[in-house]
Amino acid sequence: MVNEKTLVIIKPDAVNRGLVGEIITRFENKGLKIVAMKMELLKEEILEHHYAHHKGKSFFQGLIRFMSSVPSVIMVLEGKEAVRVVRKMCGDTCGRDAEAGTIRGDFSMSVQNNIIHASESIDAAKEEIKRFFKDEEIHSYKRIDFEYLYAENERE
Ligand code: IDP
Ligand code: MG
Repeated sequence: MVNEKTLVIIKPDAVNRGLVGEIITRFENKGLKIVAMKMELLKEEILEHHYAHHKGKSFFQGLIRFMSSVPSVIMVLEGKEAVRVVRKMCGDTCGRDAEAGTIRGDFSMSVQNNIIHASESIDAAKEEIKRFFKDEEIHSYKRIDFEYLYAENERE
């Protein structure tokens, strides 16, 4: 499916460090299509849902504070196997462990302040996209380079 979607959050550390353009450029150059994008100061309530899998852990409150400190840039990226491709481009959770060449590997030294969020699975992506975007905020269009990004037998 060339229209698989994933949710990406460019986190407050990346916004503060002026890395938004660099990160978006990587996705555009890769051939992923931006189908939704906005800047938003994320509220505690939405973050508590988003990070519910870490509730009760020692770093949870600090993580929520960090994520709600400065606006984030939130977007939906689309492409063949977009969920897997984008996770791979982000690298391991801890910036210190992430491979060089990945976004976290190239720009982060931290486990919490690790630049970016990307959905873990197709099901998580569906849920997260609904959490952050209304249907009408998600666009549908064809990139002019589509026929060059994908071979004929990859375009379904
Ligand atoms: P992921 O972002 O690579 O999917 P998750 O385990 O889902 O990793 O964690 C979500 C976010 O919570 C991480 O991106 C990071 O910002 C934060 N986090 C995860 N583990 C720790 C920790 O041990 N200390 C502080 N923050 C953490
Ligand atoms: Mg995760």
